[in-house]
Amino acid sequence: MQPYRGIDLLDIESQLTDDERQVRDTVRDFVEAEAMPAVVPHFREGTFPLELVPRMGELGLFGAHLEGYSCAGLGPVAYGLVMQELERADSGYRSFASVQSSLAMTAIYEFGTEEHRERYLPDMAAGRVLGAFGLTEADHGSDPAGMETHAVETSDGFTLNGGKMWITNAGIADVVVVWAKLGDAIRGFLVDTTLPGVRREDIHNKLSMRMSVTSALLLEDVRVGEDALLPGTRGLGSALACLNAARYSIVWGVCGAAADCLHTAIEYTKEREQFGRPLASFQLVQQKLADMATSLSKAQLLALQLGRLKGASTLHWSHVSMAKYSNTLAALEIARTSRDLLGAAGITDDLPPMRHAMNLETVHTYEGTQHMHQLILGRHLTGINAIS
Ligand code: TGC
Repeated sequence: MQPYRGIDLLDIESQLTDDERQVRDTVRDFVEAEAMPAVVPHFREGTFPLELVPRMGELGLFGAHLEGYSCAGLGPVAYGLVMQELERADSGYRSFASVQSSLAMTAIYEFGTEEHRERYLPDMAAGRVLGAFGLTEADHGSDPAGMETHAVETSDGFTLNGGKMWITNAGIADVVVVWAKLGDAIRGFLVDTTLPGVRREDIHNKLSMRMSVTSALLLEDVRVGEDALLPGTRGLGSALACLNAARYSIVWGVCGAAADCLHTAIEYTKEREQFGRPLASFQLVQQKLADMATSLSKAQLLALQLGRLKGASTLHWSHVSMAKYSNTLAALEIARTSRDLLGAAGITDDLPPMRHAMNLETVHTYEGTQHMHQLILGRHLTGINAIS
């Protein structure tokens, strides 16, 4: 197979700044040389390559969108390009970096005190402290406002009880941003995972995102100090603001998974011969490749436009909803078509499309399902709430 040099039919490259290109190329080199070789063994084992975390920290991949506190301070497009390159290797890398950065670090940066920021962010940027984000519960996925996890104020802090589910990195995290009801208000709390009463149960039977640690987080009379409360959190909107940042990472990331699938399909069908000629010479194959490339180009343009809107501070969450569900769906269709074009060779992990397709089934569901994002957009278009 020919080495990957990027798939960019519409010359989106020309819209990038030199700095953005340089960031993209640095991460691409890391992905090719270090991240990709680790994927299949870890995917098979169901583990995350923790040995790469210090290197990812050294490259500035955690909290890369934040200013100060040893973070790289990248603009939104450069940050998106990082996510695109990481997910080209596996959605597990993007998910790891995005949960650390867009969810945990963003919550601390936006809603914590100066002391919180100084205490956590430099270590999280370096990958010395790992974070997770506990919002979803077993009975409250699309409707997080129904959460049952609650905090009760005590003389010296708070006591937390409840359970979170499907939490990326919770099993390996040092600190989790736990969203809980304090009275009627949803607030964010920083919970050290070594505290008495904190229990984590990793979910082992996943067919998707196998290179990502996903866990239940159980809290039984967990006592935290007053300083565990993120004082800037004010209701569900605070958690959703972090989710916007993570969904933005997905918008870019899935383009990477899709690009890897398209690249694989082009290379494979050029080499593989049936009926005495390369598969790529058949019209039905070329039609599929053309559709995949068109769909990927549209997804990349959408991601870039979101990045520019974010840079101009005019990005609305309805834009993110549109791009999260449509880019994920586009990537999923590209991955499935690529798998189809590979025939029997596409069903093992020797080639990546089926692994990407399995991962993208999760990406399509988490951080807001397609239906939730369509309803968020529908509400924005009509002013009528069809959600509840
Ligand atoms: P609603 O009344 O619409 O909104 C509540 C408050 O939030 C504000 N808001 C937002 N703010 C920022 N960004 C957004 N995207 C926002 N959407 C709404 C809104 O203005 C309001 O503010 P205020 O001041 O008036 O109180 O709330 P709702 O309960 O009716 O519905 C909200 C809905 C359905 C859109 C939201 O709940 C939603 O997005 N649901 C999907 C939830 C989701 O994405 N779940 C997955 C969680 S992440 C995950 O999968 C595991 S954690 C990550 C990991 O570990 O991998």
